[in-house]
This record gives sequence, C-alpha cells and structure tokens, in this order.
Amino acid sequence: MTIRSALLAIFLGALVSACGDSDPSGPKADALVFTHADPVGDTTIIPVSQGMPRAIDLLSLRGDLKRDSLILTLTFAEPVLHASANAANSLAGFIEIDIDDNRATGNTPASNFFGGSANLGINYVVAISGDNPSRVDLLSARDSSSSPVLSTFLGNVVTIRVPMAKLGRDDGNFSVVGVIGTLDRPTDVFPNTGAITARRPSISRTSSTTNLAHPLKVSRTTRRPSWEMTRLLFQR
Ligand SMILES: [Ca+2]
Ligand SMILES: [Ca+2]
Ligand SMILES: [Ca+2]
Repeated sequence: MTIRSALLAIFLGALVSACGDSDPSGPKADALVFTHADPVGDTTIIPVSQGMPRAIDLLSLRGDLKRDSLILTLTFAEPVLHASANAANSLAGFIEIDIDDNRATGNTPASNFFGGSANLGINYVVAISGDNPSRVDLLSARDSSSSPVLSTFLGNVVTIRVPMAKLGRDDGNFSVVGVIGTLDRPTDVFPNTGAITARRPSISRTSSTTNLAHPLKVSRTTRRPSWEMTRLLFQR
C-alpha cells in the first residue's frame, strides 16, 4: 500500500466512524407530522379598504420532525418579508400549539378571536414578529417565557425551526391553529374551521402523552383583542 492510499484509507475510516458516532443515542426518525392545505383567496377576515396593504394569503403549512426539531414551513401566494422589514408584505401572526391535546391546559386560542374555531388549550405560541430578521419568538403559556427560534424568509416560503427541547421534548403528537396577516391586520386563519392534528406516524395514539411537570395556567378570555394589541402581547 502506498502512503497515499494508506492515508486515504485512514481518512475514509475516520469519516465512516464519524458518521456512525455522530449521535450516540441514535437519530430520531424524521417524519412529516402534519400538512395543511389552506384555500386560495380566503383572506376576508377584515374587509380591505383603500390604502391597506394587500392581504397575505397562506396556501399551506406543514410540520416536519427533523432530528431534534420541529420544522414549520409556511407557503404563501406571494412573497412575504419579516416583520423587521416593516414593509407592506411584512408578515405577522401566530402559530398556536396545543402540545398535550388537552383543552384544559393552556390558553384560549387567540386565533379564535380572528375567525378560528379550534377547541384547544394553547401551551406554546410561535409569534411571527420581532426585530431580528432571522428569528421569531416561541412563547410558553406555562411561565410566560419567550425565546427566539430560527426563521428563514425566502420568497413565498417561510421556514421556522423549533427545537423539540423547547416544546417539552414532546413526542410529536399535538394540535395547531393559527392566524397570519400584515402588520396592520389579520388576513388568514388556518385551518378555517377546527384544528390541525399533528401525529407522529410511528407512535400509537394511546402512547401519545406529554409529561408536563407543572400544571399549565388556564386563561379563558372572551373579549376579542385588537390585532395590534395581540401582536404586542405576543411580542416580548
Ligand atoms: Ca389561504
Ligand atoms: Ca393544552
Ligand atoms: Ca385560511
């Protein structure tokens, strides 16, 4: 064996070893846990008057578990920008997660005040807002804490990466409702009725429990807040 071939063999061996040992606990299986197709042109939450920015129309939302994170992918009818751009097509809104599929834990969905009808108790909210163009905020209803999560805005597609560690290391079974809009008003709720159900394919429904160490506070607000108030509330 020449010196060159010996070095190549050592390199390849190290590469194989590195790949095999990258995650001693074994990588979690990637999985699509939900996909939602939202109708085109269903942006009639608040009538548009002259001078208002064009309504932002969500076409789809999907959730993928990839390694240690939940990847949320939103696709819109037209390009959108991060709220920090303060543009007519800057995106605002909330993706609300009922992590334990339990209405008795968490808050009334804010989405229900803007056209939604989800029977959920919201434990986490992805608040699409903030000053950092590569971040949005994840809020916890349990302790009202907020932490930034990565976001990417690329044309019509927005991708948000939420580490499962920030979702109580959930098993991938949860429910979702949300509402998005421009900075000045809500324009599209999803789903239009009820909630999106996320299910990890390899886990049976009966074992889908989330261990919540502390009771979650329950809030049952009945008065509809303004879009601006709600945005400010979620923008920590
Ligand atoms: Ca839509
Ligand atoms: Ca809940
Ligand atoms: Ca919709």
